Amino acid sequence: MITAPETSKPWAALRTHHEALAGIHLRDLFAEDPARFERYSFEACDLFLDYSKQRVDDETMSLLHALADSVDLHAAIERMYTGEKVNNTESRAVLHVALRNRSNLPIRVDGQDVMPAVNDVLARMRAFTTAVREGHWRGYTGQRIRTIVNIGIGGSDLGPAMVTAALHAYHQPGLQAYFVSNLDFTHIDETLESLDPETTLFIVESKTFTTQETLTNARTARAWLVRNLKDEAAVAKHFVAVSTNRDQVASFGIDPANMFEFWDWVGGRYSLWSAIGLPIAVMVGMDRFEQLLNGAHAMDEHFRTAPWQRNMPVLMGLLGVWYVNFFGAATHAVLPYDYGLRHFPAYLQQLEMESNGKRVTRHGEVVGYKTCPIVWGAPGNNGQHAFYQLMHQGTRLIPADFIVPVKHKHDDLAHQNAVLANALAQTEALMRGRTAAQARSELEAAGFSGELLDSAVPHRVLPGNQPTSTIVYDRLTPKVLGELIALYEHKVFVQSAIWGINAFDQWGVELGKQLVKVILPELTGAEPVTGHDASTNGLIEYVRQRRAR
Ligand code: G6Q
Repeated sequence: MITAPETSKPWAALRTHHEALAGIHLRDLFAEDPARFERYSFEACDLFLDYSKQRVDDETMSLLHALADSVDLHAAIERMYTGEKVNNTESRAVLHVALRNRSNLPIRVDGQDVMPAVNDVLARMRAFTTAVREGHWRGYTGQRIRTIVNIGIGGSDLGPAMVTAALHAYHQPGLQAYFVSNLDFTHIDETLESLDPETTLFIVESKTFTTQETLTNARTARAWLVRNLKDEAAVAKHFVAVSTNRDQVASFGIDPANMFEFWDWVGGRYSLWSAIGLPIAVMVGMDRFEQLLNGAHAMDEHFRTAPWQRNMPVLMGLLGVWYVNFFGAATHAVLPYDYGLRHFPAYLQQLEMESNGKRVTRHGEVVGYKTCPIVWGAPGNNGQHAFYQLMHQGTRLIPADFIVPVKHKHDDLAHQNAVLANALAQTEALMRGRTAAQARSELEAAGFSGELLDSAVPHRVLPGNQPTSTIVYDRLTPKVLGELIALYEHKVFVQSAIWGINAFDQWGVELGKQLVKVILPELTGAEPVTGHDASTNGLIEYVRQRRAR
């Protein structure tokens, strides 16, 4: 019998334990235990995690592990991996693990092994991407493809865009990739501006192939192509689609022979491992795309088999719960010190917040506790010159993940060492802070005295005690990136299991889509608009008048 998390014994024990631990400074935890780093750090796959700067001790960890057991996390993991319909509100299995199941052992949905279909699509992706990269797939006028433009949004954009940027070191020279997602004409217009239609291939990615943003951009791109190449027949050589919806692809005018399939058991934000990864595979080649899958598979195996004490996604998920539900943290920062990962925070915002931004349990009861924190972040050094001030001296607890490569893409040691030093300096400063006594003596050494000294001290105090984890890897290879993404995917799953929510639906985004259908005709109508609240009615009227001016 699984109990609601907040009524379980470990939850109550964690509350009591929090009261005892909340007043203790990380400085003191380090002073008490010289082996703290060894105790609270480990490797999984190619990643190293140091969580010794987290506000935990052995008791915290064993209570958090008990919390995982109280929701039967192990059984929840097995249900996902074995194709049960764990997305209960949409009655779907959730099998991104099948997309990268490099063991090839059968995984069944409704009694049917999905692996042959997964492998078929991978083989088609290989054939197609090789043809593009080697110049066998040519544009309508016989020219080689030099540019790909991915058109998609949400899960059909953020994952492939993030990975394509991260793996820039592996791009084929002479090929360029663009990602168009925004509905504002400016995005597609500015992208097409510099492109040559004869050498451009559009990849239209949409699970449903009904998404307004994607279809609007795809129509604009199609019109641009036909206008320039002066023949409808050119579309067949310049447009391919990735979708689960063959009929809609055909009715848009893309030959289903140029469509790469995926399935309803792949969630949008978990889909970069499917044919949605096609732009990645064009840019880095299918061998490297498969290395990305290998990395994710290695993390999948780790997550499924490692004991809680040494299970990286479980540990990161539990630490998040510790801060959200016991310390009341409202946010979680992700700070990569790797320029390749500059889009990782935005990608994680969708992964985490669309998955766990839920207020009812799987069974529809309103939860009595907080769920997903606000996830945010930016590449480390840029963040330091922007928002770190608030982390050091603001009034909020902000747990953060520092993601740190030992080597960057280029072997320039001056850059590499400076980046590393900054990352390590920040976690130290966030943990230790600066006491009033330290501030005072530093100021005295700088020549301050008397009233000037007294008034300067409080401004120089940093309370510290901000918890951070540091994830270290060697270099951002496709395999390492696969591990890192899968790590966060599973962390999200762990938290959903603790909170008792369904991480795989997103009903919250539907209402806005419905209202668009009402408002769109009203913007150009002549009738007075009265059907909404006064603000929305007023804004529609105001926009109409302003446009008429
Ligand atoms: C992801 C969401 C959402 C989705 C987009 C695009 O999990 O479902 O971000 O990916 O709305 O949807 P389509 O791929 O159907 O165009």
